[in-house]
Amino acid sequence: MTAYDPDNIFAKILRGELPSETVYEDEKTRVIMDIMPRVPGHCLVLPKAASRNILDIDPSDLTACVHTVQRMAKAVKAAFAADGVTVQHFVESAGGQMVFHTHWHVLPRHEGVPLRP
Ligand code: DGP
Repeated sequence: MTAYDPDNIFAKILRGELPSETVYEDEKTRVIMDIMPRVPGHCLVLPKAASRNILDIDPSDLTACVHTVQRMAKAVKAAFAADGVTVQHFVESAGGQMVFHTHWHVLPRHEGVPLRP
């Protein structure tokens, strides 16, 4: 697998070198709003530690991310009065990944409302 690039956009956000709208943070994870939301409330769960995706993330960071994904799924479902939630994780460019710092998309969903492209 390609090496982790410490100058990827999310690494810069986590270091405070680029701005972001942070909506949740704990010891191991941070949640920011997606800059190109596919629905209102579209947020991204990031581990604070460096990894590219689920293939190389440390197991304790993965556990922390899963807990934060669950927390955010409940939060966006309640906050946006959603009918459901979509959780997405893209792995490498062939899998749709564009930013190579591990992240999960959490999107509140309403019946019959498609995601914006
Ligand atoms: P992907 O790697 O395919 O899971 O998509 C990356 C997502 O990150 C995409 O939905 C857009 C979002 N994104 C890209 N650049 C920035 C940024 O600078 N700030 C924030 N908050 N989100 C970004």
